[in-house]
Amino acid sequence: MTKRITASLLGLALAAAAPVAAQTEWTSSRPDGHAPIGVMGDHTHEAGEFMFSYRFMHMGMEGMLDGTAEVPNDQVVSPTGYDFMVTPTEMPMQMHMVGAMYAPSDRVTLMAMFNYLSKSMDHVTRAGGAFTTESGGFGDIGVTALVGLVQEGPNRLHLNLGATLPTGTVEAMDETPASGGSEVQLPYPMQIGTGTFALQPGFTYLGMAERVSWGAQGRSTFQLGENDRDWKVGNQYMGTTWFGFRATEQFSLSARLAYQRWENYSGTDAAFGDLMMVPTVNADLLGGQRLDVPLGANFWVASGALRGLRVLAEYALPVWQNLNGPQLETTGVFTVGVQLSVEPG
Ligand SMILES: [Cu+2]
Repeated sequence: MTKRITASLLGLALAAAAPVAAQTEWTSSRPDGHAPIGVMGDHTHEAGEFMFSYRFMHMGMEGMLDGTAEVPNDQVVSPTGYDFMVTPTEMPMQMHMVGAMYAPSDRVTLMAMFNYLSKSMDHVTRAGGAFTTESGGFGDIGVTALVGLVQEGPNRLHLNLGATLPTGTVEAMDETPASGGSEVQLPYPMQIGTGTFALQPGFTYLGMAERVSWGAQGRSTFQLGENDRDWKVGNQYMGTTWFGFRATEQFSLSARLAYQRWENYSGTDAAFGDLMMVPTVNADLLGGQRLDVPLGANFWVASGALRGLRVLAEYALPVWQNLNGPQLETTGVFTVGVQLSVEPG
């Protein structure tokens, strides 16, 4: 019995030591060969390779925060509180994303991302009424060139040279109890696009050992100019680092830390006359910071006709938020996706 336990412990110790064994060359041909599905533009391809991907994302937002403190809904609409007429209470958002990647050379991979968004926002009014507004449509298209800087052994470093095109609408409309049966311009968070071109510079580092892999990415988004409605979405800054554990040839688990900061909008949409109507029409109540812990699972088909197919899922749990509030708090982000790489001829 003691012998058996000793043997098991020895086995565990060996398994734990295995991660430090050397992987001499970085490869995508592992379940953890791509970053967790919540990371964009994490990997490059070899010359001539295509990749197609589909992602579905659900983001939950519920309850109001001011700074790091929770604010009850009645406090937002109370004349002795924040004194708004209406407050949002909940906002689920869904996004479908289709992506294509192509590598004209080993050094450069090109990427295009298309998305379709569905948003819904529940509200309560000072008088105690409740209503919901909805919006949806194709969002801003993203185009990125990933440029390899370092490809040495198990380490990779590339630049993310991204841009977004203002293809999504900034004139999403719906009825509200105050709109008298006609549709009116929806508040900033319910819009589908930004209305401006944006630059998305960033970098990505990848490393790999026999059983584990890791990476880090930093990316920013800078909107250029003002849109046709005289406002601009705030700049965004994101940093993430992750760790992958290859449990079997085809299956891996991941854990990630993701920090993001997004600034207030600038300018004002002329449709929003009274900024005390609802917090979501106030451009100064849209910025914030958040730290998430996303946990993921990744499946990669190692052989057969579907070799190279990946199925990935990740759930991001927010552990800290500090919002220019009152503003809706994020409760979680779930992402699931499939990726199919096609090697040349
Ligand atoms: Cu790819």
